[in-house]
Amino acid sequence: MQIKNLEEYNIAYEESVKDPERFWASVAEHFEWQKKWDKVLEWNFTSPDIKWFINGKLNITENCIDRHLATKARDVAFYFEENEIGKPVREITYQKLHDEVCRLANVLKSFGVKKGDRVCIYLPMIPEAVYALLACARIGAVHSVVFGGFSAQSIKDRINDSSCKVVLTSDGAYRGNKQIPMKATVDEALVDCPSVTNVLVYKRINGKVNMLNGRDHDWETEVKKQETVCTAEIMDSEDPLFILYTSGSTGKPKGVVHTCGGYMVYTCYSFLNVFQYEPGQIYWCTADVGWITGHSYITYGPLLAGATSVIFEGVPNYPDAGRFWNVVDKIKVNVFYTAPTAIRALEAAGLDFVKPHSLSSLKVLGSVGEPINEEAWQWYHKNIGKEKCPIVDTWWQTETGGILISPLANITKTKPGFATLPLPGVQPVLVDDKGKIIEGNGVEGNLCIKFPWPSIIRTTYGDHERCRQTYFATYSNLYFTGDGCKRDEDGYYRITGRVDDVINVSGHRIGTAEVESAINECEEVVESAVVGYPHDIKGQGIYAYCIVPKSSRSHDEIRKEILNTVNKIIGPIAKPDKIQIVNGLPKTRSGKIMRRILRKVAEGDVSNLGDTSTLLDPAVVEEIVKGKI
Ligand code: 7RM
Repeated sequence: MQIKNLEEYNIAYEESVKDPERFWASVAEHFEWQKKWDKVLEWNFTSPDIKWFINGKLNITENCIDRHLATKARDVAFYFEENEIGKPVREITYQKLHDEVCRLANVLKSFGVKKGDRVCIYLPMIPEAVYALLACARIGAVHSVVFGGFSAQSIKDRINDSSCKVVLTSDGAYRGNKQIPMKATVDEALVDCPSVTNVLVYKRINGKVNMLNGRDHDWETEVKKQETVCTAEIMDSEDPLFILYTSGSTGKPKGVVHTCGGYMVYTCYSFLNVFQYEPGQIYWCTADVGWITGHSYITYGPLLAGATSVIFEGVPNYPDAGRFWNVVDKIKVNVFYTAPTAIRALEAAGLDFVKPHSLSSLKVLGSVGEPINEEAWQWYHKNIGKEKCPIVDTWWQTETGGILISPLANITKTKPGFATLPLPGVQPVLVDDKGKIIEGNGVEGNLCIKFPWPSIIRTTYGDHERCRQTYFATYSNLYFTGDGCKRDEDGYYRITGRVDDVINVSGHRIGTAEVESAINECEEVVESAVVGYPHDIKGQGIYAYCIVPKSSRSHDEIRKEILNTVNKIIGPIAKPDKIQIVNGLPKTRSGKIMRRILRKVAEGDVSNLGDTSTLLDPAVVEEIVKGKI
């Protein structure tokens, strides 16, 4: 399954394009199936309808855990580094992982959770979060993880969209020097969630929580009652494994659905090849399980490969900006995978936080979540990798399930800012705005993929039409990523960022429409328009233009209210960095907001606003330029 050199990559790539079914069947052979598939692939991108490993039967947790027990029962699956410094690192062996997952799976069963039922997970970055995902998968329940930074309103929307039966949460979370309540937030959400019958609460911070009789249960107490054996539910390849909500350019977040067989095959294959993980190495991905990176490259991919990983509860700057490097030395991490926003923040803190640490265990570095700018790439390469570690700049999405374009560590020649080449089985194309495929090198266009890979999105939960519309209708017979992309003279890919109304703030995807609708909940705001602008640390910042009629309150007060409202409706990650109060928005005669102009103003590039001839009222623009913050 693991490619070892450039020649093997070239051969694998060629085979994967010439005969994809044969190629993926040979990869899938490496897993344990309760029944092999009858046919590898059936697909069309029109409906869309995509099925991999048809009629194959499996349970992904048997492949993540049980399969390794014969040889690895005492090997460490996870090292757990707590938020607080100075604590000994905790070790979770594959045997312990098995026992904890089975116990928790049995608790879910005792709540009446059955195959196909949805379970919401709202937990901090603690081992129990990983147990939670796997416990669901063990019994065929569909997990829907909600990132711990989301608000009660967001939790409620997600729970109701997929009618979750159970919520797994904790009293609260440690985050740097803060303690964040979680159960209280869940309680607020659940006022309006009729589908939820049971809530399991893990005591992490010893915080005071309300426990509703009959509905809420203490995690430890329930788990203790259960056996460490739980027969794995037999799943079809195309049974859903999980739902993960992600933001798009319009409307509320969509529930991206991934299925068991293809997701298993692809996350393991991509993990082993991109990072070139070797047995015995220690791998650390700093993401949160609340994002797809935490699903595919903390939980499933590494466990399928039998790897040893780190789970880190804390944040990069607590107690100081040397924390990551402290942990790398403490646990002797070999493969380190993080986001450009973290790299930029740590770079800004200065080299004094790097110098005390040896970092000599590092062999491979990774980047994910947003384009990595050349300066950050060089800093990472020089000061963290000491110029001896390749950087794998991994491009992928919630919808792709796994990494699609990336160097293979020590195999693909890297180039700063470039995700380089597609993995075997991935067929990228660039298209112009009319959908015409742009051939050749030294070109730029919209990034599409023309052939399915095993972990491609299957549907958006409860609304297949939305899945079709969003990803398969823009260009016929192509999966559209929403990203712009260049292909240089070497055929290397460089992702340039979103071409739609999605902004990427510190690697978090945020829909401008979502933020606008939250802002519009403020009584005094008549209308708003939100755009992204370049931000030194976050990659992009959020700039909100808000129409507020003359009122008795000061602009500062109104700004505060806007921030509070967004925090309450979406969560802290969506709070605007800049709020400009305006009297009007630049609109076309047909009433469309000209975001292009608003983006230019937010960027501070007002010398050339482009074609403004379709503007209804040019005076509005002048006023906005004058009032820019
Ligand atoms: C894994 C993840 C997806 C969006 C995607 C891009 C951007 C992610 C890179 C990147 C440039 C990268 N899933 N993106 N990785 N852009 N280079 N290596 O982030 O669904 O949350 O976001 O993130 O715009 O469309 S995600």
